[in-house]
Amino acid sequence: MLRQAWWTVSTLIVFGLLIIAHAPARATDAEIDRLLRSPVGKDWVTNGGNLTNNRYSTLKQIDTANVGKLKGAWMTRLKGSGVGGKYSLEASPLVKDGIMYVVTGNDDVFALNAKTGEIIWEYWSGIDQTISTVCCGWANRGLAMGEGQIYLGQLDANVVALDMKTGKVAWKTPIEKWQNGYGITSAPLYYDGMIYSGITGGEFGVRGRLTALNAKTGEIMWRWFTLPGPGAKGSETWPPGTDHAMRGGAAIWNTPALDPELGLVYFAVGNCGPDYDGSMREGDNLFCTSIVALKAKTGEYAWHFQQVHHDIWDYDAASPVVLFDTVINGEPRKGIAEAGRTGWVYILDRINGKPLVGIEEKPVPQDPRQKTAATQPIPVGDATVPQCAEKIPGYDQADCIYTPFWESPVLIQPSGVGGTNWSPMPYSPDTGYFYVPGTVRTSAFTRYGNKYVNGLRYTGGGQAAPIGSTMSGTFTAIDAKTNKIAWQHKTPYRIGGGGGSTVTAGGLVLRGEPDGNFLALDAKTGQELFRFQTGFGADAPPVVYEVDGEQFISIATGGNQLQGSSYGDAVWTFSLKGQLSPLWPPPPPQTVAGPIGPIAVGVDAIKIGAGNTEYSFAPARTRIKSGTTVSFTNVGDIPHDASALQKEGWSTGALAKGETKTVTFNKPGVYYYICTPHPWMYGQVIVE
Ligand SMILES: [Cu+2]
Repeated sequence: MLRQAWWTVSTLIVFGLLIIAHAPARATDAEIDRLLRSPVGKDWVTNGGNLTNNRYSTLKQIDTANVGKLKGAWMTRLKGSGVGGKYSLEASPLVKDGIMYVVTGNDDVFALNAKTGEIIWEYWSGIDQTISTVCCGWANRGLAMGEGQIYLGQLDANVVALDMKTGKVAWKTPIEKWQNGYGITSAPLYYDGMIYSGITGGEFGVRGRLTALNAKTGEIMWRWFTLPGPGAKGSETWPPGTDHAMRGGAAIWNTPALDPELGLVYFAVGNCGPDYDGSMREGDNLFCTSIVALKAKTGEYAWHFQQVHHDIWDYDAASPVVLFDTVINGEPRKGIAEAGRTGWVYILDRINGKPLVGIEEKPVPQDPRQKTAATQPIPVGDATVPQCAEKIPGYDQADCIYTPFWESPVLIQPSGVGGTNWSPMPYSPDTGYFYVPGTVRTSAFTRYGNKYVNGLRYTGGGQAAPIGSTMSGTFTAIDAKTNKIAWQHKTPYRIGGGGGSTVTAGGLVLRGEPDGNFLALDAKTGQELFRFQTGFGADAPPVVYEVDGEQFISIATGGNQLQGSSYGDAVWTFSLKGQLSPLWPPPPPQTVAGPIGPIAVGVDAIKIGAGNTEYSFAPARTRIKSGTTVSFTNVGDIPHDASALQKEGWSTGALAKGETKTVTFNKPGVYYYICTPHPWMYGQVIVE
């Protein structure tokens, strides 16, 4: 006994010394740390404003009385970076001491004079343009800063530090290889000499993780895997004796928050993989679709709350977690909240992860083939989007949230893109409201068997919006004390995967729309006070800052692949002294579902079921000259066809695996087509 104890102590000492000897000195940035801990004022130094992610600015020069006089102070184009149908511009610009830093969907970073918009330096990422493991648009959700450096995560799964003065690379740390399905889209968080970066790849059979790096050197300090290894906490929620957890996804799509007093770092974890096939992963599947708290210094587990057990609907927790302080039943409480794709806001005590307002485990519909969880946690209060789908001709079943599905399609709302997708949700201590962007869309969910192939999609099913179905959005103020709707706007476009907003002490909620409009609303009542057409999809979350005593509001407008909004490379900045007038409106996004994505020009060979995505046409959209013969080849595993949406039109007839048929398009026009047995697969041929 004594001998054993002696051995343990000396072993610890030896290991301790070894760790100290190898750990490089960790610096800190006292000024940035102080700003990160304080309410947001003159500078906006991290993606969510400060460590809380609450996107609340204390600036109030621009307020509900004068916001109507706002005009463009400057608009800068970012030299064509990230312009095109594959990109999304989702970043919040950072501002410090009159200099703005902004990153585009190509991971290129620009430093601008925050007062004039003049470009000071540029960092061109040079990321491989053949990266094939990007899930849902080439995007970067923002930057971090500290110790004279700007930090970003890249789609090629590197975390990079740039010199703030020059934009030169200070260090670059590979977290993983993109060829294995990994990437980074989240904004990193800097605090106390450390960088926290989550990894993506939830659709590619990856093993999600949060990585902490030494901000000075880029050295990896620790990793916390969102999927437990054999015997680790949470491994009991996966089938014993299998390695499904090792490719179970659980990616991190957004910025962590951090409570320095509690010493905890918090983040939201995304869906399980394969997304729509739960048949082989019986159990709750931790830590998919969860909020997780770790000890910020060591990465040690503190608590978790799972929002969706055994997720088969792609109900990611993708929006950043928000820390807030409140008073409930006369008691001060430390809260944390996250807006889910389910349409609910999950409100917890951030000390222990227990529900703060109330969340009840309730029985849900079952399908033993999908190994569905018996109950799901249902928050008390209101959902921000409808949670039942309406019937659509051609589909047998339309149902509500948590309805299971198998091989025949089931229409469900919310869709697997929300509710709230990656867009942030601000919180105002003045109103006590969360501001929640929502997407209203129906998905036809289907499961099919999917084999795991390294670096290829591994989703086990699909969830397409049925062609011709309507799509819109909501913008909702949710009372943090009750989780009930204070006010709600129906929006013409989906905004759960774009937009995002910011709230100010001037009583304003600021937000963009995918049709290019930038809006200011009364934070208390929701009344619209200002509207300005930026000319590009206004889908990034705005920021608020001050230079030389003048308040500015800035938003990156470059469109969004998920929203189908008009792309660009602009940063718009507004002030009361501004002189710039609105631009012409860009083409508005779709409000009726149909083929999306870039239009391939002159492509006359279309593959069905390519890239391990059984139910797909690739390219889904092509533009050809009149008289072109187009070939359709089934490279998937099961029979498909390509048939005109209109019944009297053309069809390839059933194509067996490997079979090709051709169709000649002689008349100019826009032709939509579907696969007859799988009507959620669709494509478009534009004939000139
Ligand atoms: Cu098909």
